Amino acid sequence: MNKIESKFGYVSIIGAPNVGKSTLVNSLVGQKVSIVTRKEQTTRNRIIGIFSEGDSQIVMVDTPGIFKAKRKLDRAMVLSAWSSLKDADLIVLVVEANKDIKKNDMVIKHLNAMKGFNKNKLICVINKIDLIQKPSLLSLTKNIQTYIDCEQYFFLSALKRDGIKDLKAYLSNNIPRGQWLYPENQISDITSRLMASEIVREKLMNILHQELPYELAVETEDWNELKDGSVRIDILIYVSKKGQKKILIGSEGNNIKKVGIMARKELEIILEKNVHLFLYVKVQKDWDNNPNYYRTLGLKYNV
Ligand SMILES: Nc1nc2c(ncn2[C@@H]2O[C@H](COP(=O)(O)OP(=O)(O)OP(=O)(O)O)[C@@H](O)[C@H]2O)c(=O)[nH]1
Ligand SMILES: [Mg+2]
Repeated sequence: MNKIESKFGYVSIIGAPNVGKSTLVNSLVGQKVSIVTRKEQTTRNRIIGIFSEGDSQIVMVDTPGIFKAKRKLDRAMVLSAWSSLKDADLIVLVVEANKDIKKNDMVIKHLNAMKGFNKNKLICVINKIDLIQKPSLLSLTKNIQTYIDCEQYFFLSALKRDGIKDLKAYLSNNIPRGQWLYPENQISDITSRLMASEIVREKLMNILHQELPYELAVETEDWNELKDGSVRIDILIYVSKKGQKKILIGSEGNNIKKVGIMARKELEIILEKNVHLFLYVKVQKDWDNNPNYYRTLGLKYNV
């Protein structure tokens, strides 16, 4: 890439919990780099997704949805989301097309918080248009404009990948000139160890979504490449209470078996090798007070 012509920029993806930020990052990258569940507060750390198109390389920072921070882990997540904004060349604020933004405190908080940023940095994505019958684009935009003014509005479905191309083109055209930081084919900075534990967490949250709340941590404990070309991955799942361990494992181990099979299949595709996956469940009352867990997620411990 010619140094003078190349473009490079950071784009922060921000928005209330569950609006589809991680789905959007995955759609822009074209592959899964950030896990997606139907539950709120899925994303815990700052995950980057990278795409390179034409002269441009874009680093997207997926952030946890910002919410009222009560627990220590929540506060660390909030800090991580906000600190990503100061480096951003563009900010993509995601809202949902199928919900009345005026009725959601969290969304209003987000919209108001964006007031401090330069208008020409701000792009609004109105996501999940597949869920509404006839999108009234004008009234959706007007609602948002009661709070903030964005440079551009995109209506899309991150899930169905409808409208992604236009957003991609806009981002590519509007980042500054600069040298690429990553090789052309790199799509994330997430380590394989973290990806493995994240995929297990995704399956757990999706399979046990009713029974298990957010009281869950997953950590890759061991990673061994074997002589036959396969890999053995040992993963620890922490819950806070004995009862949760029982639910998580399920009767005759049914739940944990399901999680293990689904996670292994997905990891085999990502890693392009056979995977032997071992899951262990541990009860640890205050896992969210363990500094090591924050470190693996790249979060600050004492905030
Ligand atoms: N129908 C529909 N569902 C979507 C779309 N985008 C995301 N979703 C769903 O919305 C839910 C939340 O998606 P995520 O991408 O995890 O949302 P998030 O904003 O990253 O959530 P947090 O990390 O918890 O803040 C999942 O069930 C997605 O499948 C879309 O365009 N259409
Ligand atoms: Mg997310």
